[in-house]
Amino acid sequence: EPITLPENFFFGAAMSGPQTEGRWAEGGKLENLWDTWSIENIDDFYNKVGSYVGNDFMTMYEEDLRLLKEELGFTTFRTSIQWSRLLDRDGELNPAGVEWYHRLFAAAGEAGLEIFVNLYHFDMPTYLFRRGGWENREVVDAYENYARKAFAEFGQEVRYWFTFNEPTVEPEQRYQEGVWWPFTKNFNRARTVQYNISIAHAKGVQAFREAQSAGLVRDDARIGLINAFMPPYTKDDPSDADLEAVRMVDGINNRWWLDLVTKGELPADVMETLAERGCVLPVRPGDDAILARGTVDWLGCNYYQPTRVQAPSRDVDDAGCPVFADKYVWPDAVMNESRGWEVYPKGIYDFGMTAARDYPDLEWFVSENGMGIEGEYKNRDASGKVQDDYRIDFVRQHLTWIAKAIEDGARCVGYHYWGAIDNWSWNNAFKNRYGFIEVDLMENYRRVPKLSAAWMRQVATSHIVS
Ligand code: BGP
Repeated sequence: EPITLPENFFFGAAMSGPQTEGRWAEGGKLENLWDTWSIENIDDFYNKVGSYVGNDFMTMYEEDLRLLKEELGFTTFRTSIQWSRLLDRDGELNPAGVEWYHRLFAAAGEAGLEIFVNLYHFDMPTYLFRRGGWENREVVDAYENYARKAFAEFGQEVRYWFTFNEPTVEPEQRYQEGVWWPFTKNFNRARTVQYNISIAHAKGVQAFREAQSAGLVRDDARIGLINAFMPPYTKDDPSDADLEAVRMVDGINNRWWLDLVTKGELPADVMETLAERGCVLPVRPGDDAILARGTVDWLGCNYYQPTRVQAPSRDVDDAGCPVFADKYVWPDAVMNESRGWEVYPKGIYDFGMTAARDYPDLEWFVSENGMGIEGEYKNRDASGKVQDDYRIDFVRQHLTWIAKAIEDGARCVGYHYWGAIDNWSWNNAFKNRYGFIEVDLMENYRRVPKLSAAWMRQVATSHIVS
């Protein structure tokens, strides 16, 4: 029997403003963290590596929208508004930014694509970061102002809105793991950031509801959140301490957001344990009432890899913060060596089953999934097409598990592939390519479909996973 996905299941592409748009300083755009970091740290910033050019989407967008629709058979796509492009330093609308997003959203409609718009994709305006970023509650107010302005300006054009992309990843990368600027390693500060983003999310949802009641946002519009839900696993035959590690990692990465968006609260057991271990969150009187407004209409689940955790080897780290778990590599893991991420397609099924059991009313979709590969240009055939059969295999396996999850009761309604057209990425620039469509940096960012493009199109238009 062929594996099929429901008729109303949608296929699309996910991308972000800072990774694609380029033209970082044009039209009154402010610097965001990536622009500033690139200027200060990448020598060949002007040589096509930074968010300076992205993948040149602001030049190529009409062609890109056509490629998504015609070459890949998609009907939807997500991008993000860059806060630093839409608003000026006083938090007022920047006319050139307003004009661009109106133009983009109209072009999406003309291309036959339903656009999903996310408000924040790791791209804080630098001047706000210099005021303390998400550690400063005034930045939460600035976000609320941004959200209100975006809903009022584009509320008639856009149906699907999201407050944040991966609200655990930013604190983790910037403040906990020290991977992104400012390269801080402090678990407690990361949780402060995560908490304040939760407040910002809830205020964003409230702003959306109010704009909808006031008729500024269309009646059929929906608001959601997108998170990287990494199902946690531990060893076979785990100790109590291993299970405790799972509880806290799951609590911080997954349940934190699932509880917030379905119940309007943060998981009590996680909050208690954090407090017991000296991780103090910047809670203010009245916050519970704010968080209570954070429930959404549906949810995006970004899925790349599982988390494998075990009991930590120490209780406290060098910064004096609590340690709840150690990561480990599963002996049977299949790795994507380019990215260093485990490929475990069944993880999406497990997420779906957990969601169906613990959050049965929640509708969700796979909002990112994809495979970034280094040096793909070496796999070009005589016609110049990248032969990425591994990507076909990757997507096929994930779609197969998604189909099974739906069969077993998961309320999963769609699939967005990350980086369907190669784009710039954070610390890795253009090293790992995700696309079904290649972006040739040597040839003016020319778009060239890879082998996988035709396969994807076939699946997206037939709903048969072959
Ligand atoms: C997600 C982000 C994306 C994207 C993707 C791939 O976490 O939402 O912005 O970058 O991961 O990761 P990377 O680009 O680091 O390979």
